[in-house]
Amino acid sequence: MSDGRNEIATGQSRMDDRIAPPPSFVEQANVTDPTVYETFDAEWPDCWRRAADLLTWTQSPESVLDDGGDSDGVRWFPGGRLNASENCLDRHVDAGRGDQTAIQWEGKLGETRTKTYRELHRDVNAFAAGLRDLEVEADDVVTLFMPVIPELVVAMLACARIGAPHSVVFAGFSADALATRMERAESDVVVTCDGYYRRGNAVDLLSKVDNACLSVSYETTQVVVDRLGDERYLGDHRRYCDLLAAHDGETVDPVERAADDLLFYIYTSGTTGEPTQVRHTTGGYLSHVAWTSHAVLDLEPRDTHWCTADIGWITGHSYVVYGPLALGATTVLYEGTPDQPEKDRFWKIIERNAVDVFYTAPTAIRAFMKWGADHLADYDLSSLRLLGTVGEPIDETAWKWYYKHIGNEECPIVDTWWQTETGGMMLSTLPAVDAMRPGVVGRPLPGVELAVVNGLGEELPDGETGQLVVTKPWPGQPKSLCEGTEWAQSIHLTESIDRWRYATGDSAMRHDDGYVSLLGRLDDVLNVSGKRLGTTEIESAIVAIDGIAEAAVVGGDDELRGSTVHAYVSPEANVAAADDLRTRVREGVEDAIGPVAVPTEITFTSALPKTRSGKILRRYLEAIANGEDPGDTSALRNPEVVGELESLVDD
Ligand code: 6R9
Repeated sequence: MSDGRNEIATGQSRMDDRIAPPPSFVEQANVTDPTVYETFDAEWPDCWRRAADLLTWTQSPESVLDDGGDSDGVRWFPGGRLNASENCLDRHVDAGRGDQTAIQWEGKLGETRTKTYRELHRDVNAFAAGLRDLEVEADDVVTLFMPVIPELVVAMLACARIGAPHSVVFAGFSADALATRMERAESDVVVTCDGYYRRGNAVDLLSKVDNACLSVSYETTQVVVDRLGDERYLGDHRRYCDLLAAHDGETVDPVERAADDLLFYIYTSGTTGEPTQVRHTTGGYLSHVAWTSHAVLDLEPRDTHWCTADIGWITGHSYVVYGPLALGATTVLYEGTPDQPEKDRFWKIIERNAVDVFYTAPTAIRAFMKWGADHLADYDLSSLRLLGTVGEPIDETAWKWYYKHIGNEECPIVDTWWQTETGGMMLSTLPAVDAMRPGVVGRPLPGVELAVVNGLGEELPDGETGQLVVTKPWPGQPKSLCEGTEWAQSIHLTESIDRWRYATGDSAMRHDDGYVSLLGRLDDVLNVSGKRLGTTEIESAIVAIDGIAEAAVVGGDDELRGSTVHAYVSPEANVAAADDLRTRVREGVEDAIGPVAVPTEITFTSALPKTRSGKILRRYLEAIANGEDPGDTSALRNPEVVGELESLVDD
């Protein structure tokens, strides 16, 4: 395999699709040594000690990796003990940086709030004491259901302080989705808020939580933040501000956690109807996100970092909260959307806060492109040093637009590929070491090993497309994969694969320089505006509606959002495919999952295209949704429905 850096030096490669890191960036970067890849390779797994060394351990790990011998399990940093909130707070205050801003919050209505490390530390201690009042103990799971407000970070770190794993549920999810996630984690305490603003209007969150708690089969306690600030009746619930006031000034000693004790639960969409539960560990996860924040996002304490993701998703956990705070940087929390109240909102925030590192999703970049470069012409974005993207493939045009118009051709871009399951970044360029290739993600990070395999699990030569698999353990590996069984089972490809493989579900191709292009999901998972949605989950919500016989959900191509949700719905024989049914489908999906999953297109049909064995052939439906020729329909038991559907979708 050739090496991207040497090619720039020797000019062997086509220069036009490789951009060298700007010298001004390289001069100041955290990781500049080009031999870092080789060193990590030679020292694996001990190389990962560098990641652990970014943290403060109350007891140092005995070793880096216990590979479990003949068993299927692995343990990262065995013997090590630490506390995540101590790493994100106490050590920065103790180092004399208590007055530095930890959180810069930008609210939906244009409000701002700042919390220094000292203030955040104080709130976290008080709330940790409050949680203890509610009898929350180590290993109890606390559910957090809030928009992006500082109290969410306080609650996360307070949970971490007392060793209670948190389970943050995206505030846009429905009562049903919240209840399922609480029950699956046996969580009986939920911290939430009364409501939040959407497009300037107050949206009620508390009644959603009340409904969820009613449908949970055990007693629950709710703690409510007064986000709307109107001191309206908050039910029988405990008030967040009362708990905080009752314990203000108290100190709660951070509970020492073993490296593989759980830090949090998070749910993501998988291929089944049920959301996949992913549990991340304290030592391995925190080392992974701290190291990638250092090496890829190039963060230092003096930096103001803005990752635009909602904290409800993994990107927010890792790169709004844990990575930047572990390194002692300032993290910007943004509650809103890019175009509220005006399309220049992001640029105002960058200018006002002198943001150094900006990390967003291709869906946002495509929207900026559509609005045109003029909408940001009046803003000074010169504080920016590095740009990042995550969540879905970024095409070359959007990449170049980002590079030119946001970065002024002076900021490297890191295109970072990773997943809820990986905890932190896995593929990217190192911004001061590697050349950038617009639209091509980069190489496996030092210490990470990946391969592209065919359906039999055999490694494919460069240039061929197959499934991306991880072939060596990594510190951000979730607990279930560490325990082995699922790790091995996650390869539903073939028995010929050894145990060190995690199948990512993504289609990818490796180039001859080791860079990898990501080509989208292989399974029934859609990526709508960078958010993962399981088609099966949406289908289950639709068929649960009275009068509906069958449903199939596919992704429609969409320039801005990546995919849209296109539902093909077949009503029961005597049910009319009328507008009220369409409304009920929309409402049913909104109730079961949340507004993010509501289909943009609903096509009613008398039947769905099926194979002779009765399998719905989604690829025909996808072709029709996207105005493409569905091709040979001879595999179908009912080829006539394809013609019917084509005419329906054309309408
Ligand atoms: C971090 C996150 C994971 C899925 C992943 C892939 C897609 C993420 C990407 C990317 C192309 C990138 N994805 N980053 N595709 N290029 N740089 O997004 O986690 O919500 O679990 O989604 O997102 O398909 O499998 P998650």
